[in-house]
Amino acid sequence: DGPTVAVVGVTGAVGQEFLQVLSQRDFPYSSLKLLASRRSAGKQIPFQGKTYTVEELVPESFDGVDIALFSAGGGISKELGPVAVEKGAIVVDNSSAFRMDPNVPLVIPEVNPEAMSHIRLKGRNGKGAIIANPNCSTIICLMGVTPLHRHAKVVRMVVSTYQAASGAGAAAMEELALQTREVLDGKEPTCKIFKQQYAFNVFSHNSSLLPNGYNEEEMKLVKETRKIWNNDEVKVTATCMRVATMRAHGESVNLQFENPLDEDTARQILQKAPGVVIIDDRELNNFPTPLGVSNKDEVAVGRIRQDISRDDNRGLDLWVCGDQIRKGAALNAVQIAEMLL
Ligand code: 11C
Repeated sequence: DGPTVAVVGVTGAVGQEFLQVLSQRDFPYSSLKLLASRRSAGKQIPFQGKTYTVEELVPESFDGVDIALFSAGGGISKELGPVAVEKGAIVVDNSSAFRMDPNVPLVIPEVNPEAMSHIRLKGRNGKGAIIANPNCSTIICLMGVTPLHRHAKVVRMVVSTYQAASGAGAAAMEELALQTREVLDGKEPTCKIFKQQYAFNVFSHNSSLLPNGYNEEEMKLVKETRKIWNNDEVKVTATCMRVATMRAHGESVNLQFENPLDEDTARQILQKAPGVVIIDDRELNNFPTPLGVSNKDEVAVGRIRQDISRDDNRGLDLWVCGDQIRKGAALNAVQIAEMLL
C-alpha cells in the first residue's frame, strides 16, 4: 500500500503544482491530506476524481502521515517540520529553513541522490526525517552544470540569474499580470508584493541584502552548491535579478574547470544528462527561453560555447532555463518522495 501524503501549503503556487505533479506522475499515495492556513481551510479542491476539503494546518495534521510535502514558508517549516518528524513523517521541505543544517540532506535527485540514501519511511524500518529541497536557482543551475563538473571539475562558477515572478509566489504572479494591464492602460501600477514597478522592468532580487553586499538569493547559490557537491573549495559568485517573466528562471553561467573541456564534449555530456535538454541552434538563433520551458520537467541548456577570455580550453559559457515552480520546486520534491518508495 502506498504512503499517506500531506501537502502543506496546498493553496500556494508550489502547493498547487504538487497536486499536478503527483497526478501526472501517478504517485502511488494511499491517502492524501491537503493542508493550509486557517484562512484557506474549508476550501474544496477537486483532485483525481475526488473533492478534498482543505484542512487547517495544526500539529495533529501529521498523525499517520508518511510523507509531508511542505511549501508554506520557512516559518511554518521551522514550527511544524519537527512536529511532523516527531510523528514519524519524512518532511520534504521547500523552504530555506533547514537547507544548511548539516544533519539535513539537500537533494537534487539527478545530482546527489546518495545524500538521502540513509532515510527510510517508517513502514520500512525508518523514522521521521527532513530532506530539504534546494533553492530553485540552485536546482536549475546545477542540473545543467553538474554533468560537466563530474567530467572536468568546476573550480569557479559565475552565475547571473533572470528570475521570474513565481519565485515570489502566486500573489507576485498576479501582480505582474495586473501591472502589465495597468501600464498598458496608462494607469499607475499596483505595487504590493514588490516596492517598485515590476511589469516591463528588471530589478535586483527582492531578498535581503547582507553586509557583504550580496543578497540572500545570491548566497544561497554559493552555499547550496558547495553542500550539494560536497565540495567546500568551489568558488561561486552570483548576481540575482528579477525579470518580468511568469514562471521560469533563466541563468547565464560562466564556468572555469580544473581540466580542459571543449564545447563539443560538453554537448555530448549534456545530451546524456537526465532531466536536461539541449536547445542550441546557432543558425536559427534558437536557444532556451523561460516561455519555452514553462510547464516542462526538463531544464534546457544552450549557448554552449568556449569562453574566449581564456586560452587554455578550461572555460565554458552556458545559458540555462528551467521552470521555477516545477523542477525548481514541486517536481524536485516529488522526485525526492519517489526515491523513498
Ligand atoms: C525566487 N528562489 O525565485 C526564490 C524563491 O529559498 O526557497 C524561493 C526562496 C527559497 O525568488
